[in-house]
Amino acid sequence: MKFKNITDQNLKVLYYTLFDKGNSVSAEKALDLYIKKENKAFYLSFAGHFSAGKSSMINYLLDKDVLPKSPIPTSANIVKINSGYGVARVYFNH
Ligand SMILES: Nc1nc2c(ncn2[C@@H]2O[C@H](COP(=O)(O)OP(=O)(O)O)[C@@H](O)[C@H]2O)c(=O)[nH]1
Ligand SMILES: [Mg+2]
Repeated sequence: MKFKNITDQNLKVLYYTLFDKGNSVSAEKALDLYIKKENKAFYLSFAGHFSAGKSSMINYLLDKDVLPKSPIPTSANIVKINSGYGVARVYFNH
């Protein structure tokens, strides 16, 4: 079944079924899918060794120097880029 053929109802049933069976981790994933579908989100992921050229390739594809690039590890973390207005979010541990 292709993702575009999955209805909101399918995802709701999946979420509640998983949740009722006590599988909250998978239920959360079904909810994530529902939110992605609602937002019409399309994700492209790049993974690879540090300094493999991921940031350089993303900058090239965007035709804009959005990400820093360097021979030494730079972001060393998961980086998410969104289109739209700039925002800053700060997450605290507690
Ligand atoms: N020779 C060569 N160097 C590259 C290429 N792509 C990236 N680099 C260089 O490799 C280094 C690491 O690149 P970067 O994009 O920061 O890698 P990332 O850690 O995977 O994001 C930088 O100094 C880049 O200039 C490439 O295709 N050829
Ligand atoms: Mg990088």
